[in-house]
Amino acid sequence: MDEKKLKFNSKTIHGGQQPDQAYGAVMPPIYQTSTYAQSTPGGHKGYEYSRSANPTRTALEQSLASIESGTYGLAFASGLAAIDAVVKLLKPGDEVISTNDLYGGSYRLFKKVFEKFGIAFHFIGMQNAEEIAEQINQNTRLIWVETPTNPMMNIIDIKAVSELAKKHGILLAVDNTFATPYLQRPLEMGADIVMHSATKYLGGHSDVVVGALVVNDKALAEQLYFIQNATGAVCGPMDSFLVLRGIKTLHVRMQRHCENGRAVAQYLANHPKIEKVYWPGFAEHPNHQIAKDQMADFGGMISFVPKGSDFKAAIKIVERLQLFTLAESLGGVESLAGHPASMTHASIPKEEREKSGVVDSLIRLSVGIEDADDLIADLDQAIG
Ligand code: P1T
Repeated sequence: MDEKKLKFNSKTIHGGQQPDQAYGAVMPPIYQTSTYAQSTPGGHKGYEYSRSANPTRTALEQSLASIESGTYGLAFASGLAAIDAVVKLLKPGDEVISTNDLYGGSYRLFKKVFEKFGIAFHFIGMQNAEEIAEQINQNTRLIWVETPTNPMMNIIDIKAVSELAKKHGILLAVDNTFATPYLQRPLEMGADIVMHSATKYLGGHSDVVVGALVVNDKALAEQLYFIQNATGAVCGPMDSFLVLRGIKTLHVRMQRHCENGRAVAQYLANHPKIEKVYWPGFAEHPNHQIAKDQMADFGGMISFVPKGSDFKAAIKIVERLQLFTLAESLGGVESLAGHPASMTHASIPKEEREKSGVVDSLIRLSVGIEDADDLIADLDQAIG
């Protein structure tokens, strides 16, 4: 069977997977071991120490590569550990152009950790490839794209940015956490690196913190593997197992996330007390056409601003929600609500975050796979 020819809904279940060699176990065993017996120094069966490699992690890494249409997968201890490994490809004096509207933790890693090692970051709106071109100079080594962006749901044209990156010999990395490969596959559109917080939709059950990278280029994979092994932020065997199990239902969960996302977005858009709804499925969304071209559907992430609302009024709404849990994170089967200004994006200075629309009254929803009617009823009582 040529696995590359499988359709996505088969790859989630079979991609990169074979029954276990020892007993034919259909799910890979959780190899909860740090080390492996050697008959003579170097005489091992492919595994010598679990920071370097572990069979359960290998199974996950092969699955990740398969669903992202890539060749090499690497699984990390968190999404941020995966991003950290990408930035460590760079050296002092190098420059990065990044989306200005992105997960607050990614911003914090770039600004507060890596800037002091002499790497410069330029945060810009990326809806227009010309604006990116203006920022490119001879030191630019990496373009970091998040699309849809967290939390403003802006859409960036991956193909257009990849053409620009290729023209200038710059690496393009895409954080595909919000979309997942069910909706969009950046490597197929010319990106060099795809990154995930697998904590979210890939795991899908809010029970792990895991990160992932997938690439096609062998030399790039080797460099990233070297960094992963040298710095050690690897995904453990139990967490590898859980994400692998999550991925097997990714396509069915995503289908429902998209259906429910659409129902909730439409409900909010028609609500007289709601000022603005950010969801790329609306024809009026400024990047709707690009979303239609590069995504299979529009996902379950929605942000909105209640009318005449301020910090306190927004907090009141999220506190009143009962079925939506007020919590950091997203992408699990259960619906979550968040207040970016005080939660996920609090590490971005107020003037910076407000420039990209992350105002004090913004509320973010991760629409789960419950019954949409119940979710809408909950929002109805909370908005009042
Ligand atoms: O939390 P971790 O697995 O380290 O992943 C970080 C990360 C990276 N990229 C995006 C787009 C993300 O959304 C995240 C984590 N985000 C949240 C915890 C959140 O609630 O937005």
